[in-house]
Amino acid sequence: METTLIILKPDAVQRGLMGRIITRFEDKGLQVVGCKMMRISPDLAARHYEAHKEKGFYAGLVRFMTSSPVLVLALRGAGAITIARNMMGATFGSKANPGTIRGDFGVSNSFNLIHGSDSAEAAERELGLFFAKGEVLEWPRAVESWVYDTSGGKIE
Ligand code: 3AN
Repeated sequence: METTLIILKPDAVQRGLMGRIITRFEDKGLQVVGCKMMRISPDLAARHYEAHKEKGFYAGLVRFMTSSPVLVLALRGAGAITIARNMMGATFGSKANPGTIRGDFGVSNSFNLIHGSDSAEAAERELGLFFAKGEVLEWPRAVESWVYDTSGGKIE
């Protein structure tokens, strides 16, 4: 099981898309194990995007991410990191395939609605940045044995 960090960015919140995006993840079978609305501070944005510090789009990205509230999610599931990334679609809304979140809900290349961790290392780091200890709840899901085939003793 993996847990990934998802951010519904300021454009997703302002455009009233939170429910529809969360529904896609829940419909897929990913479990919400953490959820909070917050305003990202410039310091947190800088730490989150430190890999992009030298990029030309960095200042605009930090301005955008701190401009209005976001909804931060921790999503859990087998292969959750890759599954969520595939559901998000390509980075730019103009290029993202139909059927993906970015492909269906946006056209902009900088207002791209959603962030998702891109590796296990990034997920661990980002979950630690956005959630305090105890804010990610590993709660037993009643439907778990119908979401996954566990009859063989492992998750299929
Ligand atoms: P992704 O979010 O698809 O993993 P990354 O990690 O390459 O994309 O970039 C991090 C964030 O930086 C993206 N979510 C996007 O908001 C922004 N970004 C990346 N490239 C550009 C660009 N050329 N112009 C504007 N913003 C960009």
